[in-house]
Amino acid sequence: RPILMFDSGVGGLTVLREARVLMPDRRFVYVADDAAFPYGAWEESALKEHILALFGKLLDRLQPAISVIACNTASTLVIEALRETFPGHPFVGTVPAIKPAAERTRSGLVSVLATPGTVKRQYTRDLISKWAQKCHVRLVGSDRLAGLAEIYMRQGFVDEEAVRAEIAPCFIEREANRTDIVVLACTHYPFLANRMRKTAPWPVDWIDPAEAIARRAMSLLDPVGETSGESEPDLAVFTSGKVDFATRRLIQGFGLTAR
Ligand code: DGN
Repeated sequence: RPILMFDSGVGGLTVLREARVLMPDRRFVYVADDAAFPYGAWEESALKEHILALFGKLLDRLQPAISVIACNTASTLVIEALRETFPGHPFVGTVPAIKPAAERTRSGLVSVLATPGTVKRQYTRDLISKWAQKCHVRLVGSDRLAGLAEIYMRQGFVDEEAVRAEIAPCFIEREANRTDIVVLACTHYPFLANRMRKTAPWPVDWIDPAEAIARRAMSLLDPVGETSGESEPDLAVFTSGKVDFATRRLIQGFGLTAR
C-alpha cells in the first residue's frame, strides 16, 4: 500500500523529496488539490468540509498505508478532525516548527512565515503559548509566496523583488538583538529558499521541517511488508486541477506519472 502525500499544490513535493531519500523502496502517491489552490485564502469551515470530503474519497480509492498532510494550512485546521473521522488510519501532519525554533534561537526573536490561513489558526497560537513563551514570535502571513513558488516550479521564474518584500516583515531588530530564526511554515517555501537567503537583510537559520516530517512518517510504517515489491518503486500523482504542459514537465522532473 502506498504512502499518500497531500498538498494544495506543489509544496508537498518538498516533503516527498525527503521521504523518497529515506524510503527509496516505498510506493508514493502525491495528491495535489490544485483546483482548490490557494488554501490560505479559504474560509475555515468550508476548507475543513472540503478536505474531509476529499479524504473520504482518497482513502477509499487509494487505500494508502499512511497519509502525510504535507500542508500547514490544511494540517493546522483539520488534522484532528481527520484523525477523528478516519480512526485507525495514520495521519502525519505538518505544523509550524515553533518548538525547535524556540529551542534553537539565541536572540529570542523568531519569525514564522506562512500563509494567512496558518497565521490566523488557533492551532498556531496554541503552539506558541505552549513552546515559545520565552521568545518573541512574529507571525508573518504572506498571500503571495506560495503562488510565487508555484510559478517558479512550473515556469522557472522567480520575482526576486516580490520575495524580498514578502520576507521583509520577518526581520526585526530590537536594541542589540535581531531575528535569528525564520520558520518556513508552508511547504511551498523551501523551493524559494535560495532567493530568500539572497534577499534577506541578514543571515538567519531557515527551518524547513520536511525531513522531520518524512522521518515521522517512516517511524509509523511497518519496516517490512510495505515496499512496492517491484524493481522500480511506482510513483503516481493525482491532481484536481488541469494537467497542462508545464505541470506534466514538473511532474516528470520528479519522476512521477500523472494520472
Ligand atoms: N503548501 C501549503 C502549506 O504548507 O500551507 C499551502 C499552500 C497554499 O494553499 N497557499
